[in-house]
Amino acid sequence: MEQTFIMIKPDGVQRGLVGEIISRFEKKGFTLKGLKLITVDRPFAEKHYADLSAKPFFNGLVEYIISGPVVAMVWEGKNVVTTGRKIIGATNPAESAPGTIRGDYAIDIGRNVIHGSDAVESGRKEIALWFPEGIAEWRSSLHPWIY
Ligand code: FUP
Repeated sequence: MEQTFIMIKPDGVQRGLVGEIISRFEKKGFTLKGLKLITVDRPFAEKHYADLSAKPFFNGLVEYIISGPVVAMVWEGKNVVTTGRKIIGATNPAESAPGTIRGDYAIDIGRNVIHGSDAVESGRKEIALWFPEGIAEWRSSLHPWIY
């Protein structure tokens, strides 16, 4: 079953949006497979965002991610990568639709509340980076329509 890495960024934790965000993924029908509150250091944040290291906003992005605890999660379900990105909304909150997390709760691209893997393969890499201890296996139900 497909999995994605979702991170509630420091502003989302500080603003008390953790419950709301988890609720949106739960109500959609996805299954929570991993969850922890964690403050990461600079080398770790640089590794997570390695693909963006040449961008002018890279340093600011890393500073932001290490500025406080984040909630790291693994969510599972059919098409969870693509659907998760739809639930999150466009990268720039100025363009994210109302009804999406960023559309409802963010204004600045540099404080856009949440991260979600952009592909199944990057999800795999990010889950391995953030959960080196592994993810415990469990099934939410015997019913196949509950992912
Ligand atoms: P996303 O996949 O939606 O998180 O977007 P990207 O991987 O392109 O960007 C990662 C993060 O970099 C964004 F969440 C916010 C930040 N960013 C900026 O601060 N400025 C930009 O111009 C683009 C991205």
